[in-house]
Amino acid sequence: MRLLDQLDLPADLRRLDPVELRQLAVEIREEIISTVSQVGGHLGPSLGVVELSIALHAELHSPEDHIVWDVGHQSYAHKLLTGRLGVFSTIRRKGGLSGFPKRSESDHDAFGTGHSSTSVSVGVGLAEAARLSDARRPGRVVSVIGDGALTGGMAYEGLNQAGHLHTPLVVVLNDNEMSIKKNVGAMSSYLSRLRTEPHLYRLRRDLERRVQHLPGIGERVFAVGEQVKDGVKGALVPGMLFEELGFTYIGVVDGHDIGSLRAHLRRALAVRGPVLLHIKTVKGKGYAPAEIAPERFHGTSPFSVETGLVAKSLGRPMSYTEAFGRALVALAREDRRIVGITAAMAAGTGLDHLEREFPERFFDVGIAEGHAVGFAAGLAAAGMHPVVAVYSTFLQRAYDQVIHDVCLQKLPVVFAIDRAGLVGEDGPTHHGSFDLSFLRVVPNLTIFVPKDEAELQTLLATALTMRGPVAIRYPRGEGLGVPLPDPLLPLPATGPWTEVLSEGTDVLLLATGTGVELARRAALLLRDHGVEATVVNVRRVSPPDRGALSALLEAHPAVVTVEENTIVGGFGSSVLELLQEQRLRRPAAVIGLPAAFVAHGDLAGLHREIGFTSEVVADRALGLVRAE
Ligand SMILES: Cc1ncc(C[n+]2csc(CCOP(=O)(O)OP(=O)(O)O)c2C)c(N)n1
Repeated sequence: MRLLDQLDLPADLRRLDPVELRQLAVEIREEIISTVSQVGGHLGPSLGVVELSIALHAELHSPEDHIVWDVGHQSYAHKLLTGRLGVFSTIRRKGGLSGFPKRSESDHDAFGTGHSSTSVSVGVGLAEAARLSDARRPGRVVSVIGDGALTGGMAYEGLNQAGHLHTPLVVVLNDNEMSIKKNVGAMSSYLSRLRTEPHLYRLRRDLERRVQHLPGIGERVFAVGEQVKDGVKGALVPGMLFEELGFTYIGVVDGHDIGSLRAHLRRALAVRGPVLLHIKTVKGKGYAPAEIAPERFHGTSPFSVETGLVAKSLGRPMSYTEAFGRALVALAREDRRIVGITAAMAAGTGLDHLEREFPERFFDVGIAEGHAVGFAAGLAAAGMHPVVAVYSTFLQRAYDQVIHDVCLQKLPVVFAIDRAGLVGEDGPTHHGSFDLSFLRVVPNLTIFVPKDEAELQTLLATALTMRGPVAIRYPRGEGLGVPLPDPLLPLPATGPWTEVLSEGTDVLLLATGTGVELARRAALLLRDHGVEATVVNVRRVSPPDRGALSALLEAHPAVVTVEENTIVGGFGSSVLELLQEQRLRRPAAVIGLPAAFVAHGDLAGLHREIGFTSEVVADRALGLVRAE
């Protein structure tokens, strides 16, 4: 029988010998590989921290002590070590374990994560709360952050405060040189220098020891004050940057050596102040295909363990992401002012197409959405035409930059917002549920929502002819398989911004984005009930196409709106506002995502569960018509 099945974890970890701990690491890896091969998920990140997870749980007493996993996509081993082996196969499935740490799932999940670079701030909060508590033995706090997540500004805000407060917090920097792809930035180069000069660390400790032992001098050197010590440090201290911020820097430690990790963690936990423990790991460790192709295995769909290959879905429609990436390259060929910006999501957003063809006009700024938008604003102010390609959920990070740096100044930045709507297995941290609501209130911002991948290309071309800021939001996954525009031409400056797809006199279905297909199918269902619906594709949500929409509203006795965004404050709300503005009394139903965080699970299942289906659209329309 496996150790994994016999142990009472995490408590039993403390009584295992080094050989058994290594055996446990092997078993955890096998469990993760086998499960992710069936359900998909973040494989490489979790395989890289198996030894770290074991060492942390062996040295800490969770849940009294807290481990904060940055992003949390690497927490699978932690889940297996904290009583979730029996349900591990349900991970990312509807009703099953979350793919990220989640406080409601386990006491051992000290903090819920999913978005990057939060772990230091949260760690400082937990550690300061422990200092303020009357507990006899306040909980210790370890934040685990990747080198990719360390490109995010929030991490530095946390380090800044921890250094200032001298917070007793251990930050484990899990350095595998990778974000989703190869990490970028000056900090990454700095870490890489630290990694390649590990002898410096030993040298420093030797030197400190030797100076301290010089009879009569050593103690004085360290007592004389910081000046001399700083001189010694300046010459030799690796991690100087962190030391200057008030952290004790320990590193670089082999992140796959449990014994060494434990020893260094003990040392770090004994320091009364902030510590940065820099460890070096291999992403995908222990599974050859993932070690060779870490980007491919960062997050994967189900695959064959033997070959590492994912079953190809042949003959499927092109994804929205791909349609965007291709169109952008075509447009960039014609206009040298077009540049593309991503916050560490080149492949995810399709911006890798631009990277390949125009590398000098492609910018990966790291996991720094706020900076990405500020940077775009600067480029636009200087006459460039930047396109920020970003997931809806991560654009939340850059809201102030959208308002203050871009829209207030009417700068021509295009926001290409991917994964707008539900995303499925990644769940509530990643659903793009809110962008229509939070963007619709921003003056000067045009919001386009295409009904299919062809319209996405046309609207992108249109956005790039406009003088002000434009957001285009589109969903995750495949398009509808419609023919793509060739040649790719913009719409005229006057639109049309609404498109009547079919006409009927009984009810008006105003739909946007993925809602259009639902409305179209609902109209067919309604016909079976003798109800004739007008179906309208609203491709510009903001500013509302007042003239066209008012005329349509006036001509129909009832209206149903359909959007894949929260029903609070989104497209439907804009239609209700218009009804009121025009003093029109019409029974109305707003269909969209519920006013709640939607759980994780397969997309079709989630859509059914929340009632985002053509049947529900038809039902609600029937209800309104019959109540007439
Ligand atoms: C705010 C935000 N932007 C983008 C992402 C998408 N994302 C998830 S993991 C990741 C890379 C993280 O790299 P690192 O911290 O080094 O961890 P590793 O995967 O290498 O273990 C990115 C960009 C995110 N989770 N949050």
